[in-house]
Parts: sequence; C-alpha cells; structure tokens
Amino acid sequence: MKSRDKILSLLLESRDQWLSGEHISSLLGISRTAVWKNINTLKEMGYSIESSSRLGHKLVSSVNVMNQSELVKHLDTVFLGRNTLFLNETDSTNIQAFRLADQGAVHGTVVVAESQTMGKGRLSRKWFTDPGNGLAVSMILRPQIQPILAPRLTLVTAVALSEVLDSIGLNSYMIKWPNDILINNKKAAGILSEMKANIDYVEFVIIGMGININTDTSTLPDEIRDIACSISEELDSEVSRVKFLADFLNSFERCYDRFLSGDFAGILEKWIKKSGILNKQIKVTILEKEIFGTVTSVNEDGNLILETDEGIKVINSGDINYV
Ligand code: BT5
Repeated sequence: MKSRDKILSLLLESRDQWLSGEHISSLLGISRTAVWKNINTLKEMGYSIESSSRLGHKLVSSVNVMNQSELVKHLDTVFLGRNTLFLNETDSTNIQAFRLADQGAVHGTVVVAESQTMGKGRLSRKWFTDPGNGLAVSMILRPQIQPILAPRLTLVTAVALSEVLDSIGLNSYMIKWPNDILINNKKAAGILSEMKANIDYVEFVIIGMGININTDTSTLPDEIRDIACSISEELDSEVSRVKFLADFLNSFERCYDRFLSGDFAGILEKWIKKSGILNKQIKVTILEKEIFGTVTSVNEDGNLILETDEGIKVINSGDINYV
C-alpha cells in the first residue's frame, strides 16, 4: 500500500478528528515532509481535508472519498466493481479499461478516475471531468452475446443510471437518445460504449459513463458551461460520489443480468418511459445530414422508428434535437 493510501486509511478511521503530522509520520515511518506532500495530493484528488499547523489534519467529509474500501461498504454486486482501479489522473477511463481488458482484466473490472486528459465522447468529441466532483467510470464486461446485440448495453446503462437518479429523489431528468441524461434540457451525464469483437463473438465491451455529480457548473470550461448541469445543483445538496458509484454498479449489475436472461424488452420499456420520446418531433443529425420526423416507436435494438415526409426511417446513430 502506498503511503498516500495508508494516510487516507488513518484519516478515514479517525474521521472528523485531528491527526498530527508528527503522529502520522511516526506511525508510517516517513518524514513529515512526505506526510505533508501526500496530504496535498489527497486534497488535489478531492478529499476534504482540513489542515492546521497546530492541530494537524482531519478528513471533514466523506462526500468526496473515493476508494475501494469505501466502495465495497455500499456494494452488493457479485462481479461488478469487486476489482476497481481508482486513478488520480488518466488519459481516458475507457482507453485505460480497453488496455486492461486487452491484457486480460476480468469481467466486471471497473476503472474510475478523478480527471481525464483525453476524456472521450462519441465521434471524437471531448468529455470534461471535474476532478473531485465529477465521476468518470468505465466497466469491462465480457458478455457472451452476438456483437450485434452489444449496442443494447448503452440503453441498459441509461436505465441503470435512471434507477439511481430515481432513488436519490431526482425526478426532473430525462434520458435523451441514445446516451444522455438531461435535466431541464441540460446535460448531466453521457455514456460511451465501445467494444472489441470478431464477426460472431464479443471479446469485451467497455461502457464508460461521465456524470457531473457535485460540479459547480459556473466553473466548467466555457464551451460546456451553458449546456451542462449537475446532480447537486439540481438537488441543492451534495451527493456522496462513492455511494452514487456503488448504487450505479448495483443497479447496472441487476439490469445487465436481466438483459442477459433475455428480458431486454422490460429494460427497453423503462427506457422508453424515461425518455418520453414517443410521438415527439425531432431532428436527427447524422454527420452532415439532417432528417426531420416523428418518433413512432423504438425498436428492439433501441433504434428510433421515424415517420418522415419520405416514409419510415430507422435511425440507429446520430444526435437528436426536439423541434
Ligand atoms: C457522450 O458523448 O456524452 C459520452 C461521454 C462519455 C464520457 C465517459 S467519462 C468515462 C469514460 N471515459 C471516457 O473517455 N469517456 C467515458 P457525446 O454524446 O458525443 O457528447 C459529448 C459532448 O458532451 C461534448 O461535445 C460536449 O458538448 C458535452 N460535454 C462534455 N463534457 C461535458 C460535461 N462534463 N457535462 C456536460 N456536457 C459535457
């Protein structure tokens, strides 16, 4: 265990109580400068630690604590998140998870990062993660399904996330096809699914989710400040990110098992209900092309069935806007 993690454990054990730098340094057999540097790293990672030259250090809030021991306290999964890698910074949790999966990481491995230097959206777009306040998480899954069925997992993820939002009392959100969670028309979360497959079998699927949990949206980069929102702003209170993560993993595993056992219809029904998309007039942008129409249904692959002036069209990719 790294000194940083040992210090974190000590702070967690004596939460809300002061621990002197001297005490920590003698317990761990490291210099006081090393204690101080590690405490600063923990603060940069988002842990709420108060420091006083007279009293030492204390962890004041668990809202931001993200580590495996905190996660398992809330986890009731069989395979998901039992092996979670918590990173301070990475290029992208999806890229990192892909690398790990290629190296043989087990089904259910999860990667979480405080910040991403190359956080990805769809079509090479960027995803911004707010260190200490956002959540960037990627799951490695090895489902024994045909590759053609894998896109359904994006909808499974959205439904799992919606169950968590319901459970924390947030009811003003909607799922926006195919992968966003919007609150009052602003984006709180996005999902990015990727896969490595052969013609007839899936080697692995990586499902990444980025969500603004305790983000103060006024601090976000200019280009997203006006289109983004956060859970805490909507609820008017901070949310424990690690509890949220555990709740999401619990919910995802249940939905995933349901999907594998053949009940995608039940998941889809929930998805349709939470999206409110039926009978809505929309504009679909697929690269440079725009299509206008009314959504008459969502088929069993999660594709939109659109009634347009040129007849019925099946939409399986693109961005939509309500018109
Ligand atoms: C998505 O793409 O919404 C999928 C985002 C997935 C991000 C997660 S984080 C963990 C994992 N690791 C990764 O590298 N990625 C996944 P898309 O529908 O293409 O939307 C991208 C657009 O969302 C951007 O062009 C921005 O306009 C907007 N955006 C970026 N960061 C945002 C944020 N923090 N909050 C709200 N909107 C954001």
